[in-house]
Amino acid sequence: MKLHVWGRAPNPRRVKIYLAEKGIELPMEDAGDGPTLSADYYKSYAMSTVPMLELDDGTQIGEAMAICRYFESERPEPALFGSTSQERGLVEMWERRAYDLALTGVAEVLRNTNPAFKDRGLPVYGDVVPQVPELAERGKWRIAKFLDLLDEQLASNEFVAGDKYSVADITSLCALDFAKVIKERIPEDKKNVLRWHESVASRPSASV
Ligand SMILES: N[C@@H](CCC(=O)N[C@@H](CS)C(=O)NCC(=O)O)C(=O)O
Repeated sequence: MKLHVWGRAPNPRRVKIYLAEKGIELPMEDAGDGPTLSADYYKSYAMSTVPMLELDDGTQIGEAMAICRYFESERPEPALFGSTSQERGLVEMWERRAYDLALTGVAEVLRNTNPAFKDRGLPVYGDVVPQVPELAERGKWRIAKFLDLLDEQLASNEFVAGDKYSVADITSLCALDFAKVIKERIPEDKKNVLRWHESVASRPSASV
């Protein structure tokens, strides 16, 4: 079994932090080749993105949260997807918001404005996907919306989905750290987000 990753890219980082929190060690292979993934990797995996978990029988499991769920089922403790029905629902909801609003928002700005992503507006291989610079504003709106929601949530909760650390914290952290590439920082008035960020960024798992 091995995990295909790519430098400090945010989606593989979601899995790396998850594995560190679980204490799971795994062989990892960097699929990068300069500014893109390698041609061999693109050919070997139809979805052409990382992370991807390759099982010993060749089965490929892509999508960061699908990979984390694989390990959650193999090793349930510590529970990072919640333990009760209510916790599971809230973790799923906040993780999805962090992905759809914050991480997708940053990607929307980066991929549609940075010359390095010319004709790669989406991470697909072989097709030309032109940049749409107008999408940058929508991406920024997504990030701002998430920060508003998150700051309110963290006013009365230690962690993103409640009183326990979960994958919702992992995706939120990866997304907000990744925002540095578009020169977005957590605004000073988002005091609860800043307090939370300091706490989760200082966990040993966040150093990956
Ligand atoms: N929905 C996927 C997103 C994966 C994704 O977009 N990964 C990026 C790296 S963070 C990628 O593979 N990019 C390849 C490229 O830009 O060619 C997940 O949750 O894992």
